[in-house]
Amino acid sequence: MVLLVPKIKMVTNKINFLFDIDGTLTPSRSKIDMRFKDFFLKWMQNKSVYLVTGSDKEKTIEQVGIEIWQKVKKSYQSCGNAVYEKGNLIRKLDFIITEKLEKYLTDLLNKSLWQEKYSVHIDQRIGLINFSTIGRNCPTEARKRYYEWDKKNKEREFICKKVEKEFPFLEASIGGEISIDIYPKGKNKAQVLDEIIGPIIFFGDRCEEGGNDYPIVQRLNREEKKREYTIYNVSNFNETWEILRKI
Ligand code: M1P
Repeated sequence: MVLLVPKIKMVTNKINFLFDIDGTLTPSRSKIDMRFKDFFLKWMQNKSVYLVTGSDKEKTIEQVGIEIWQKVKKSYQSCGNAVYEKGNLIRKLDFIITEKLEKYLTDLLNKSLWQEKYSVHIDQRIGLINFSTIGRNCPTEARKRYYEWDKKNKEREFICKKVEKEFPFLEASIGGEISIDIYPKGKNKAQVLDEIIGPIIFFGDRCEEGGNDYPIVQRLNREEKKREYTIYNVSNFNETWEILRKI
């Protein structure tokens, strides 16, 4: 765990707690640990808790459960491009894949050096496109293999750069283990800071440049001079749990 900015005084009822999901509250694309879930449900009582994920509503509910999803103040899906409050969609961005982008991604898919491919390479979500060369339907073991391969070969980093160069009005970032998120420039996770007033404690696992939590970190560090905030760059839900036990 890396504490990026320890700047907050602990008056928990005034603090806004923001959580990424994959790699932060759950293992990537897996269900939340049941003991952690029990703890989290008790811990979140009387606190302002928000979810901020690249994922869609369905995957989030599958992973953290409907109770947590409905009890948070807001759930920012698709990096904040689909916003839910008490289970209702209150705002969304209309962003649909164009023919040109689809063709470009299909081309990258065909040229990918990763050979073991499964289905669902392009996932159109509300306000976001998720792209994966291995395919979203890959089994867990193949997911792990791709993740390790990508760490060495940096395919996703390469694809993000290519997409942003070819489509300057788009932004691409790495979220979980096998895919990238694509959305209009600026429509990244940092947009949630526009409507959350007051101190923030943020937990994310992709806080490095190129990661989909990075825009939040960058904006807090660079622009939010008056705001009190703390950023926890965690590596897994156990680290998040350990920190929350102390708060
Ligand atoms: O939050 C970012 C992404 O996290 C997971 O990505 P992956 O499947 O690559 O591990 C998924 O939940 C994905 O939907 C999400 O965009």
